[in-house]
Amino acid sequence: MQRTRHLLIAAVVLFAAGSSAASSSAPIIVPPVRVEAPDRVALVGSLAGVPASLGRFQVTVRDIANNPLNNATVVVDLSRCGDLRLCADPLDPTIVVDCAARTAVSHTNALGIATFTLLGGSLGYSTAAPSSRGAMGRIFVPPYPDYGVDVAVNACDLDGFQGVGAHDFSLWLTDFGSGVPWARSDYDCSGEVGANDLALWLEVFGEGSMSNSCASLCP
Ligand SMILES: [Ca+2]
Ligand SMILES: [Ca+2]
Repeated sequence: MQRTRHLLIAAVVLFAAGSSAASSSAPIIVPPVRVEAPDRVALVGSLAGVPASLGRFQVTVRDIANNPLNNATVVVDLSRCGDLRLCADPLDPTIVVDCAARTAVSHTNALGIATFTLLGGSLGYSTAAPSSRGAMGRIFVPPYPDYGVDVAVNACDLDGFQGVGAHDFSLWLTDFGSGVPWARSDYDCSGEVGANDLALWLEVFGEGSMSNSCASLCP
């Protein structure tokens, strides 16, 4: 019913826009949904079965009239982030991970808000798949991927194994030394891997909330 209402609203606005623009050559594009999401997302680890709160983020979905959309499907798509892997079990019954598609899916509540904490890590050191630089993740509402938000995705667990620890530190140093701004190691989303990212990594390591990697990382 709600979907029907939204489609009707979209049709009315498109019709109105088309009528008023009949004499103009410039096309008017009306977004069918409005998606508000952060520009960076952290794949996190867990401790004693509890996902690290650092990874928590929210996505808000509204219709073209700016009304919150309830029960809208929200997809976090990491298919372009070749070095990053989600955990097969998100430790959250409201999130569904599709390892093959490399997506995590949840749904909005009555306020139009979907809440995620994504478990995962990087296999950048061991995979030939292209690693992501910049905002190569995408958050969208099907069937409107073009109206989504691009996000940079990082991970403190850079080997996807045994939580955040010494080997991850070594891998971060390798990323730093490479001079390549791999998104996985750019924790402040500055567009480069530097001292502030190291400080953030050390903070995570010190507080211990990502001491556990997942039992099964998506292949
Ligand atoms: Ca690790
Ligand atoms: Ca940075």
